[in-house]
Amino acid sequence: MTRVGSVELRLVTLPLVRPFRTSFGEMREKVCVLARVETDGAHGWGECVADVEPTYSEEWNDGAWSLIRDFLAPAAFAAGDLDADDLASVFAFVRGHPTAKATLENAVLDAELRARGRSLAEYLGAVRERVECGVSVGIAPSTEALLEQVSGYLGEGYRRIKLKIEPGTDVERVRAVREANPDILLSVDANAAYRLADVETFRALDAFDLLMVEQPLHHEDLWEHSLLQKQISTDICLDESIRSAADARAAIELGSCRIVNVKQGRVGGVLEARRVHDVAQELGVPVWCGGMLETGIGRATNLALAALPNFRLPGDTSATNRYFAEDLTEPLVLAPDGTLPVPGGSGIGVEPDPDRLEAATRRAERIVPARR
Ligand code: NPQ
Ligand code: MG
Repeated sequence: MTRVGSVELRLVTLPLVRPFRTSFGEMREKVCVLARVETDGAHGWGECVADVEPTYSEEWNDGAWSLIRDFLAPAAFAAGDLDADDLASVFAFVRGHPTAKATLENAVLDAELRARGRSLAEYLGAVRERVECGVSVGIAPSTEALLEQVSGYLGEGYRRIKLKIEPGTDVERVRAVREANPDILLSVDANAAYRLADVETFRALDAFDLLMVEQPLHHEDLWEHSLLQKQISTDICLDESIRSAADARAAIELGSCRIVNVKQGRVGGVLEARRVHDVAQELGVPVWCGGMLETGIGRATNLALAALPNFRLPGDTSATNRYFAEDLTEPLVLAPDGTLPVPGGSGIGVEPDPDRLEAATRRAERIVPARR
């Protein structure tokens, strides 16, 4: 048991090594909220996976900031003695906002584990010391540029290539990458850019032996995904549509997907992410670890999660240099075999460099309990 004594929020920005384009927009820099909590005798870090705008989900950085400042942090202060495990019920009065909740819950769990000298990976039930990594390749300006990026990543050792797709260029781009690389693990991610009426596009993609097609339809839909899955042979993987372990159960039972992308931020933190993992395992469905271009803080958190047994496919747990020239923490470096080590130190096992953190900070605010 411990008490949350303060929450420091920071808005940080890091330039990306190349623009990252998806069907919902283009990013040139990573902008996110970090939380540093102080508990009795320890501190912990949490990274919010929201973006500047509410385009991937309904959450965004400034919204997460006010929610944490005005509702979540005060609720955590008022709860008094607690374990990170208790926060889901402390935060239950706030509907939705899983990524804001995850930020604080992950930070408190990190502090709790640092105080006990235990690693997050061991606490969650990790069964491996290294995880296999894939890479998510943004929508490129041309097919030639895409092929060049893909061969670069394969040369670095990445074990799976995921192509971001959008209507218009999808089949042609996937065909080109598959013809140039007949034997690689290849998947696509639509970020909800299609409708059920586009079934012919997915039938055409069935020809390319894809590992999966990720989130083809609406971000809140399960029913139409179940109808689409019946009409195509490629496995559907859901990302945006899975916001909890209950969603995962519903999606699997409905036949809406045969694979689940687990992002701890999207489902409200690593504790709920472990429950998503467990539900999928019980129902015989493999999961893999998604990514949100996290700084080293979120990236280390993801690596601990990806070490659980039912994470059976390479994740979007790419190395630091996939996204950043310089990170807030020490870089995570891909081994030639396409794996990254699971951090073994206390808590998430990484700490931001104070100078780099300061240089990346655009805004900061310290939240403490109101005096009574
Ligand atoms: C996906 N990630 O699987 C996401 C898309 C994404 C690695 O493809 C801030 C907010 C940054 C939302 C980066 C990858 C994001 C973001 C990527 C979403 O769909
Ligand atoms: Mg996705």
